[in-house]
Amino acid sequence: MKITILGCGALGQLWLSRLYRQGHDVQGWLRVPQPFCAVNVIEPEGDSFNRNLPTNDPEHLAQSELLLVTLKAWQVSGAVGALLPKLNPRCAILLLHNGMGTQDELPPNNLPILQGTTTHAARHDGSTIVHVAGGTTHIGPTSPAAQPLSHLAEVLHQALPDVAWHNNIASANWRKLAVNCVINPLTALYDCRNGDLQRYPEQIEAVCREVAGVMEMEGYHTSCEGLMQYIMEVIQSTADNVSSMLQDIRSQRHTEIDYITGYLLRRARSHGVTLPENARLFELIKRKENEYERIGAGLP
Ligand code: KPL
Repeated sequence: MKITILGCGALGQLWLSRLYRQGHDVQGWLRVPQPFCAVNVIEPEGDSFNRNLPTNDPEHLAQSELLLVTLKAWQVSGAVGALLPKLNPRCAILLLHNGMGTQDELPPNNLPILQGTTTHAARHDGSTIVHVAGGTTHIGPTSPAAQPLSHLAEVLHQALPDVAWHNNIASANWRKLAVNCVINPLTALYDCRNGDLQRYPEQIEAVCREVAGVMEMEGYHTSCEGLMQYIMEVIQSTADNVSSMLQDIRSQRHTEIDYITGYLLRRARSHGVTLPENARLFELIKRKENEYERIGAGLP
């Protein structure tokens, strides 16, 4: 299959290496074009992949059958929007990022769009990508044209298992959003690893109660207790992780808070509801982010 991967960070390079090894015709797409992408991945079992893969070939892009987007949520609309006119009308777009709401920001189009979440953990170690732990990628259609594309799950599963297809991906996305609404802001505020959040059950419950309320209003049956149990399991299974938001804050990068807690607050507002605990966490993260972004922009 001809595949372009937009975003060659840790997850993008992991997919590039796995899809290439599976015999697919892959290229990376970089914001600042470079002659090639040096892909250097170490797998959990210790074997490594080291190869320069092609990038930014417009002909390859025009013929691609899949655009796999591994950018941060806030980069998606600008980067994908710029590529839309260059894609063939049957090219599927798979958005793989934390948070929700990016698809609403894309220019109107009839392309098959899919969304997904993944629990694979990969991180940079200098110029090497360490695939820390395997996981599951959940994907599914978010536009009518993508509904018949369940075979994509099998193609991706052959390259980087596990991949699960969901006809109703929104439900899986909301569960992941709940996880991110708890773990990401709290670890960023307490500057701690995921596992250390076990010390704050009351705060986790307060966040979960508000998320569960919005999920019910959106038509996804859930309970605060059920969500909390699931999130506690994720906290335990990712106990050693430094969450992506804490990594962003530590490196003074823009965070995905607008698409995580921010998306939740926007949906709550549309139902006429306020969420005091999540609004408080949102403000605290925005304040941290603004501090370094103002300094970076040379503002007083
Ligand atoms: O998705 C994650 C993230 O860090 O963004 C979790 C599930 C919280 C794992 O760290």
